[in-house]
Amino acid sequence: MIRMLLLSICLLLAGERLSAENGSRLWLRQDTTANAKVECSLLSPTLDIACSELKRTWKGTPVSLELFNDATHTALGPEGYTIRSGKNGITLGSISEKGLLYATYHLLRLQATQQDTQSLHIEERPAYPIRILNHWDNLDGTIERGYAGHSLWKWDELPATLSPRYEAYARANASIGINATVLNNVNASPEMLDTPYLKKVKALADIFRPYNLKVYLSVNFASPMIIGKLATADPLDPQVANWWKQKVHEIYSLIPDFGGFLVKANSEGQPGPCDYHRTHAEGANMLAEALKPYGGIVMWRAFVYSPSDNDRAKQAYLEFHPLDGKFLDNVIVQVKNGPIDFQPREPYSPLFGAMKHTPLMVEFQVTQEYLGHSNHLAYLAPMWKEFFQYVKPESIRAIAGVSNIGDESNWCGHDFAQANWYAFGRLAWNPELSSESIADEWLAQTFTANPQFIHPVEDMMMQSREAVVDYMMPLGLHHIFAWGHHYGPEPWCTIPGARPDWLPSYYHQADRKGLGFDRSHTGSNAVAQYPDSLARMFDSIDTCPEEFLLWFHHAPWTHTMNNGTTLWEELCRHYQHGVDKTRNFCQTWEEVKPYVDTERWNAVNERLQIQTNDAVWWKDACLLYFQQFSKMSFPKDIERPVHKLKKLMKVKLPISNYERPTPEMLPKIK
Ligand code: BDP
Repeated sequence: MIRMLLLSICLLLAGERLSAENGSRLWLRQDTTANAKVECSLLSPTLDIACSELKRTWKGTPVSLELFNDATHTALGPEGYTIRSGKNGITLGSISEKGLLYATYHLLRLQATQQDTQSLHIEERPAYPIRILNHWDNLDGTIERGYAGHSLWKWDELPATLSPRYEAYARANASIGINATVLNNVNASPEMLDTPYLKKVKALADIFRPYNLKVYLSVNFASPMIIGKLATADPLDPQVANWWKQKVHEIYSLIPDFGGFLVKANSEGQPGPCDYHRTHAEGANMLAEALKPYGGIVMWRAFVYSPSDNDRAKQAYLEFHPLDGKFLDNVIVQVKNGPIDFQPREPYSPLFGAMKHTPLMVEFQVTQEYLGHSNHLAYLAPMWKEFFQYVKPESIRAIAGVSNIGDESNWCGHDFAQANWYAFGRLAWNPELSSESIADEWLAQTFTANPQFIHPVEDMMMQSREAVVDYMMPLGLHHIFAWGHHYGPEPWCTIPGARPDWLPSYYHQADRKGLGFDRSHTGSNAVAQYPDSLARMFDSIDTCPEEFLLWFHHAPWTHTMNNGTTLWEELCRHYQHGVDKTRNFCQTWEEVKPYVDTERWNAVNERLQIQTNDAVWWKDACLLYFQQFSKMSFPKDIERPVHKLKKLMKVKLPISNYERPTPEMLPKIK
């Protein structure tokens, strides 16, 4: 049966409205009052949203939204859609209302980015059914590794008071195809599952539902003990399994379309099944059984590093690979993109491709824990695309991004950090999109479609992630961050009694001979976890891509690089290059000043200045520190350090793991 819905939209061109540009409207800034006339044969909350978005904003020919059940639309799946031009205007088609909502945002994006909307023949379907943000938000309002203020979720006020930002958040996600959200930190408070909190979660889920945004929760594995007062959380104990079944039943009675659980277990002090000598699979499956009758899923994280081997980069693989094929079919194992921890550059995690009988999903970090927090401009689409060069998009089931969203007026702290939220959504929908095209789209919608602005700024964005790699950790260096907050450099860091694999020297291994972690067959042999051809390439110092050189090799300071210079010289040049690039960014931003409103121009400019200062700080700290081992002098074309190592070694930033440092706290170039 074909259910038809016809919406004729009469469009009135709207006058532009001036409004403050504090970044709060994100990329959804089309200012019109089109006041279109709409006829709707089916009323529903989702279609109401689609219609009012079009009525408010669309300036072209009439649009009708139609539900189909023909072969074309069925093949595009529940979230897919078509956009077609015809004699009487444009038809948006889908088998479901959610598809029509996504088609609506697609059409409006075409208009906002000044694409031709005359003859459209578009067919779209998302690459993954789950495109999910992970909020690391705590119940006390802080956000672990969040640098844009406090949590959006005002737990104290919920469910009685509903901030308008809840709906704005859902709308922003829908506009880029994000369809799921985990509301709380993976280091989960058990209280999250208490009935009063579930009622608050229900209030949010009710607001998100029409935007096709499904709610999930992180759960603490010991919840049956902490809030259920049981004596154990052993997943094979029938009382424990029963407690979870009851809890899941309660959740679904409040939120019938609840998505499921995200679990961090036996990692960094979190409880888990291994506390009872059970496996990760046994833990995950017990939860999966409770969720199964309701269609819920478990996303079980593989971010574990118990010291089963002397190389942390190997540990997740060693623990999870033997469990391949042992998980129930409503479990997805969630693996970080790299084998260690969201470093500026990591090779992909070898678990991808190795767990042939287990659904996997990738976890990217949108928040810039290791990329200068919300002070530095780092456009991350190129980093995520790099992952997809090694891991075939179709080999994974879903895609998660650790959110960079907080309650600051511009949502993400740095105006350009909004681009990472945007890019995450767009790539989760279609990982084949290019980083450049996503940047262009975002810039046109967020600032202006003027090519005089777009070209130089897109170029700056495209260089930005590599610039951060260059001034922080070039050539495969990793984890030489300051203790705790991970903002500045601290390659010398020693903390008495700390786990060795939490200290930079474990990773850089600098000594008189050279630099880098030997993961070749002469070292930890982590290379062997990769497929043969890659393993061979990474294993030989001559064929290992230079961007991963010090990840896989302890290379001599005099090692000859591809361009004929020594490792030491090349290292110096990368740091210098990073610094130079940040100066160019300031220059570019100066040049595009006429195209940007004062408020956002100043805000971005202030942070670009911080970034440039920090780049020099990183360069000086790392090169002066490593020079103590290399005993080699700086090449002529490298700027002399402006800081003294001794002074830099005394820098201690007074920030926690959910704050960005302010300029006054940072070492400055005199
Ligand atoms: C690390 C963070 C830590 C998180 C952990 C995780 O430093 O705050 O809890 O990852 O992903 O990157 O669980």
